[in-house]
Amino acid sequence: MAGNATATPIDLEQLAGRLDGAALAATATPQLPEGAALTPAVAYAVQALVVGKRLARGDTRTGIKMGLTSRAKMEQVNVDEVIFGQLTSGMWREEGAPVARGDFIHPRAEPEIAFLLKKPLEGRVTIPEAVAALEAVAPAVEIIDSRYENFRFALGDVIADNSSSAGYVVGGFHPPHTDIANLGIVLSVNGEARQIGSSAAILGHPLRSLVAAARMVARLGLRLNPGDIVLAGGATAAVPLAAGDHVSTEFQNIGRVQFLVR
Ligand code: 0L1
Ligand code: MG
Repeated sequence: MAGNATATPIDLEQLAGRLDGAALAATATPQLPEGAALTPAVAYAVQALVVGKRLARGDTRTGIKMGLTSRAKMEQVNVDEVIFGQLTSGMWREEGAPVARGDFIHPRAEPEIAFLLKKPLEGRVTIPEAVAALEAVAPAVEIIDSRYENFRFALGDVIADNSSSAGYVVGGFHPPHTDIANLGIVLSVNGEARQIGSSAAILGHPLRSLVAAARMVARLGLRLNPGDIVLAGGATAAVPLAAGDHVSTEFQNIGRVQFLVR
């Protein structure tokens, strides 16, 4: 049991089981009760339990997603702190292959930049050190899916829910020194532009998100490993997905990521 001094105690294992069960059944779970606020430290402990359940079923850890790294994302969900979640093999979807709507509760798509690491990154690192650890960069789309009803949560709730991570699609890789500072991005659904933005919306430069990832995960005794993918965070607000949608996200200079929701 844990929680803050004045809050209703929370059974962390029970909460992790509830979130994991909601993801498995693709059925939303109710919000946490009023007054059951989770501190970030406790919420990351629940996140570790949730991810542990996936790993116990045979998933492998594939990297980290950074969340709420742009103003548009913070405003969309009314939470204003950068957070992270953990990616596992079961979340990966092949670029161009259909994505099953039934795997999710109320999925949304958001354009991201993906980093592929070739060296470990841990703790306080500089941007040049982060670039030296890169194998490649790529355009990507994250599929987020809150396990809470109506996509409503407070900071601790969403961290516990593995920062809404549910799926990710990575496009073609480019060399690590590719300029990704300020790339125009258009996310279209069924041929209609639904979000227009720039990679600069991700903490001013996506590499800052990679640096923040190394620092944030170290606080929990984790590190970024060779072979890991790091998703830098949504560059725009996220767009709800429905069966039949064709999602195409065009990134200036580095290509396109597309998939059909079936
Ligand atoms: O990747 C993100 O920025 C999402 C973090 C959690 C908030 C949300 O579900 O939109
Ligand atoms: Mg995201």
